[in-house]
Amino acid sequence: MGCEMPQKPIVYDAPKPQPRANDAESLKSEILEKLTYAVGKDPIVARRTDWLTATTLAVRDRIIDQWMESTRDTWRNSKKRVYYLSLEFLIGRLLRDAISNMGLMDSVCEALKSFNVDIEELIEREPDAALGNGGLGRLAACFLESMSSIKVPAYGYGIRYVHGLFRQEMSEGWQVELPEDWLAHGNPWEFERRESAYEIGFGGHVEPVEQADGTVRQVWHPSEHVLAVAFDTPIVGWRGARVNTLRLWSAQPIDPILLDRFNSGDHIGALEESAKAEAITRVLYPADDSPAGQELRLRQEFFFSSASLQDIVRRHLQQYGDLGSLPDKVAIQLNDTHPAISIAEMMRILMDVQGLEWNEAWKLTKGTFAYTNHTLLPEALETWPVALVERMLPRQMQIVYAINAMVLEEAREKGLDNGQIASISLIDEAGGRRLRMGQLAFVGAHSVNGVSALHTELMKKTVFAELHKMYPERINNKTNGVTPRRWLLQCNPGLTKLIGDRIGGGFQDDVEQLIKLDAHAEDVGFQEQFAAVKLANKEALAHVIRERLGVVVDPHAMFDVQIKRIHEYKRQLLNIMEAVAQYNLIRAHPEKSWQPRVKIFSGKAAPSYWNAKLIIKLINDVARVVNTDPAVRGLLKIVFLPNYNVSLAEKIIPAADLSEQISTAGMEASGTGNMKFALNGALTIGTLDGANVEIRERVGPDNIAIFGLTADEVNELRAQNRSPRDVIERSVTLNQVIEAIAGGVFSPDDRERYRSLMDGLYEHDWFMVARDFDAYYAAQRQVDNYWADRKVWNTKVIHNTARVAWFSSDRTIRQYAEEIWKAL
Ligand code: NBG
Repeated sequence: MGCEMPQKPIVYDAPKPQPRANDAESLKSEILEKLTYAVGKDPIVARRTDWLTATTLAVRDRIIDQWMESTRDTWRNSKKRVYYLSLEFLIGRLLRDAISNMGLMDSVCEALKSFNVDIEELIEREPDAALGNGGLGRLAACFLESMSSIKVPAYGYGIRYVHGLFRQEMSEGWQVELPEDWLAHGNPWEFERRESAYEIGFGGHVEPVEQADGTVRQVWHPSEHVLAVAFDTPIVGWRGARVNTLRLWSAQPIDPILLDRFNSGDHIGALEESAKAEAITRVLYPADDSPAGQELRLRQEFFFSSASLQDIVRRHLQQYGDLGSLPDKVAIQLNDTHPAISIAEMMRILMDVQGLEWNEAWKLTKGTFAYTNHTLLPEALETWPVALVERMLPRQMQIVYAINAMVLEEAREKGLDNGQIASISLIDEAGGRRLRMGQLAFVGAHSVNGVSALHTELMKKTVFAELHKMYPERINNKTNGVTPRRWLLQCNPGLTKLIGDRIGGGFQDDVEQLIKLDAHAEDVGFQEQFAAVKLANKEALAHVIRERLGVVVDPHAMFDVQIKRIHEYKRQLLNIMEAVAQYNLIRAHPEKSWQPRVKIFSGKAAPSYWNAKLIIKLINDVARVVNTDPAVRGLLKIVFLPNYNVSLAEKIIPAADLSEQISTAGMEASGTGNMKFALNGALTIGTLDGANVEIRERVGPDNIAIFGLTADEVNELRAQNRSPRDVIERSVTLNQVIEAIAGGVFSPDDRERYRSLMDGLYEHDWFMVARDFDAYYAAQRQVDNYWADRKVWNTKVIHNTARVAWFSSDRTIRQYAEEIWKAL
C-alpha cells in the first residue's frame, strides 16, 4: 500500500502566505508589481484601465487573506452555511466598497498619488456590474455585504451574465436599449473555477431502474447537457469582518466544437452546440416585476438552480459525509420564485442520485429551504406551461406532480373544499395548465417571508390565503434593509464626516447610534452644517446634470427625486402630472411666491412595456417645454437622467431633498430606495405602501408627507369598477393637466401621442392616478411650506437620518439568521 491520502482536506492546518501589509508604501510597490507582472504594462505606457486592474488586484490580495481565513473558520467550526439563490445580483462597482470596507482608503489614495493617478478617476472607470433589474437584485447585493459584515458564512449563487441590464440612451426623448458589456476589459475580481463544473441536463426521458436491493430508482436520461462553470468573487464585509463568496455560473458546451462536422465543411454548424449552451448565460432578462415567458428563461432558472444544488450537496458530503444533517448545516434562501424549481431538483438529487426515500428527502428539503416573496402583482407571479416543463425537465415535473398529490391529499384531510384546493394546487388548471412557482416554493419551504409588514399581511390575505390557512406558521415578515456602508459611508463622505464630528465615529460600526443625532435636530448650528453638506452634494449632482444633459439647475432649489424602474404602479405619471399642474399655475400666477424645484427622474423601462416607455417620453416632452419657457423663470426644472444604475444612484441619493415613494397602495412590496433617501437626509413624500408604513412609524408622522388612498381603499374602489370621471371633473387642476397633456401641449409634433394614456385615466384608472391626484398635489404644497421655513425643514430631515438605522440590512440579515436560518 502506498501512502494514503486523508479523506477530507485538513483545511485548517495548511500553510498560509504572510498576510499583506496595508501601509501606503507596501501598496505602492504592490500596485507597481501587479501592473508590471500581472497586467504586463510598463508604467510609462500604462492607461487608466491598466492602473485600475493593478489597483484592484492589489486590493484583492488583501481580501483573499481574509477570504481563506473565513473559509477555514467555517470548516473548522462546522458552521452552518447560508446559500442565497438569486437570479439577480445588482452589485454595481466593487472597488470603492472593497477599499472602504478594508480600511484602505488613505493608503491606496496615497500610493496612487505617487504615480500621479487619481483614485476617484479609477473608481469611476470601473464598470457597473448590473446583473439585476432593480430592487430585488440590489437587495441581494446589500444582503451579501451584510452577511459578510455580521459574519454569517454565506454564498450567493447566481448567473454570470455576459450582458447585464441594457444601457439606456435617449433618442428624441424615447428610450433606446443598447447592449451592456461589463466584461469587455475582463473582470479582475473574479476567479474562474474550472474544477467546479457540473453537468446540467435538459430534456430526454425518465426510466425506472431496479436496484440490487429490489427497490426502484428513477433515472433521468437528458437528451442535452451543458456545463456550469463557477466564477467566484470575494465579498468583503465592514472592516474585513468576513469574506464570503459570490459564485456565478457560466454555461459552456461539453464539446466546444464538433470536429467531424467542422472537418466535413460545416464550419458554422460545428459551433451550434456551443452557441446554444452559451446562450443560457448570455443576457439578463430585462423584465422587472413581470414574468419573462420565454423558454430560455426557464433554462436559466434550472441551470443555475441545478448547478448550485449539486455544489451545495457536494460540499456538504465532503465535510459531513451524510445528508441527514443537511437542515442543521445548510440553509437555502430562494430569492423570489426564480430558483423555485430547486425544490424539485433537490428532491431528484436526494432520491435519484443519493438514493434517499421520498419521506426522508422531503423532510430534508423542507428543513433546508426558505422562500422570500417579492411581489403580489398577479401578472408578475411566475407560472410555466406544464407542457414546457414536462418537455424540458421531465423528471422534475414527475416530482412536482407527486408533491402536488401529497399536498392536495393533506388539504382534503383538513376538510378544504374544491375552490380552496384549486387555489393551493401547484397546477393552475384554468386557461391552459400551468405550474405555479409561488405555490411550489411555498410548499417546499419551512419559511415563507414577505419584505415589509404590509406586504406580508397582504400575502396572507391574497395569493397565499389558502396555503396560509393550511400552514399558519409558515409566513413571516422580514422588512428589507440597505447596507449603510455603501448607502451612507461611501456615497456620502461629507455627511459621514459631519455625523462623526457630532456624535463620534461609533455609528460606523453600530448604525443604531445614529439616534444620537436626534438630540441635535433643532440645533441651528448643526442644521446649517447639515444643509451645507446637502448643498455640496447637490452642486456635485448639478454638475453631472449639466455635463450629461446640458441643463443648468440651481442647487439652492429643492431637489425632488424619483429614481426607480419605470412602472405604472410606481406612478411616475402622477409625479409628472403634478409638475404640469405647477407649470400651469406658475404661468397663471406669476405674482405668487413659488418654491423653486428641480424634479429629477431616472429609471429604465422594460423594453416591451409600451406605457412605461411612453411615460419616459412624456417626462422628456414636458421637461423640454417647461425648461425653455421664460415665463417659468427657472422656478421649475425637470430632468430625466438616462441610464440609471447603482453608480448613478450613489450620486443622486446624497443630493436629494425630497424622495418620491408614491406607488399605488398595496402594490410596492417594500421599496428600498425609500430607506436610502431617508438615511441621507431627504424627506419622503409617499403613500402608505410597502416599507413607507414602517418608515413613518420610525421617523414619526411629522417627518414624512403621507397622502392618498390606503391599500384597503384601493381594493374597494377596484371592486366597484367605476370610472373616476366624476373625480376628474370635480378637480379643476387635474382637469387642466389632463386636457393639456391629452391635447398635445407637450407634443406639438404628435398631438395624439398621449391621448390613450390620458383616456386610461377616465376608463379604469387601475393605478389610481386620478383618484390620488388632489391628495398628492396638496401633500406637495405642504412640502413646499416645510421647505419655505428652513429650520422646519432641517429639523425634519435630521430626524430622518437619525431614526432610520433600523432599515440597515444588518438588522434584516440578523433576523433572517436568527429566525429562519438559525445560523448565528
Ligand atoms: C421588488 C419589489 C420592491 C422590493 C424589492 C426587494 C420584484 C419582483 N420585487 O418593492 O417590487 O423592494 O423587490 O424586495 O422585483
